[in-house]
Amino acid sequence: MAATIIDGTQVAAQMREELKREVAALRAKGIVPGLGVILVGQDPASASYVSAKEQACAEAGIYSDDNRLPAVTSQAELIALVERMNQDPRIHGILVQLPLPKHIDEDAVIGTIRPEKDVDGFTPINVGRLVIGQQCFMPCTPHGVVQLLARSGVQIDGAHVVVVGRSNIVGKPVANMLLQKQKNANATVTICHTGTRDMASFTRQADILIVAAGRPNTITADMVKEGAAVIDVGVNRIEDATRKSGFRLVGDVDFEGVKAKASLITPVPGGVGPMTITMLMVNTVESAKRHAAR
Ligand code: L34
Repeated sequence: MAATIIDGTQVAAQMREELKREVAALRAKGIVPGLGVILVGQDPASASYVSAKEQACAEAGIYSDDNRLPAVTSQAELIALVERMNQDPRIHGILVQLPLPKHIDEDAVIGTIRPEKDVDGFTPINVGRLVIGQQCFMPCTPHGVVQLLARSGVQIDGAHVVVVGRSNIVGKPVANMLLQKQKNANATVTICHTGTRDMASFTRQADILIVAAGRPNTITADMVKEGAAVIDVGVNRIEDATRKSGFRLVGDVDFEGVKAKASLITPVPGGVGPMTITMLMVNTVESAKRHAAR
């Protein structure tokens, strides 16, 4: 089978158009959704993701408060900024781009964000709500993965989903979302990770394979069932002297090999990444609406 390539850029663009109209309607009622953005340090990948998020906000009519702090920022200063945003009525969502520099305790910073403004869904309150199936903010990358599957017509209900990777930002939340007894979920979920023995014996059973391992070529064609839907969450920069930038982006999946076997596959770039950005805006608009309803 030659896979259909899921165009994440296009799905994201369509969702952003829908969102733009929704924001215009909110603005007409005097509600301007606002996102507080914090980036600490100079990591070029993080800086480019944050810039893309701010640009997408501007295009959708969402206010964003840009804060780029030097790598030497102390944990106390960072927490003080989060606390100011917690109190700021213009801000409905707070984004602290990860990873943070090593001298800062990420859990301590995330734990300061008011759950009502936690549009990344990273606070323990939101994680707990997600696990027990309560209303919460769903983390943007997993939320984007589920939207891509649903909007591509992939049947999730009853499917065997195999997740490769157990991070707090992708693997654990996407597994929890897909096992809920609800729409766009109700799957049988297996999680593989670096401690898994004979990973291929699990991935070969997947109707839907979600790969968030953070390593190129983690999944090769021999590890994939004929006709599976493959979602590649990886974004790896690898050296490429033929490029002006000196690098190119690859996912965690051997795209060329797996494409020949899967029914659907997401490319990198242009797959999950643009959806992550879109879902941050969806969550921010949702937060503004919830705030207005209170
Ligand atoms: N707090 N930290 C917080 N929230 C998040 O949701 C993230 N994540 C991850 C890293 N840290 C975070 C992101 O924003 C990963 N991530 C992210 C966002 C966007 C893209 C990739 C990762 C993206 O737009 N990728 C493009 C290519 C971008 C490029 O050219 O460098 C793509 O098409 O895949």
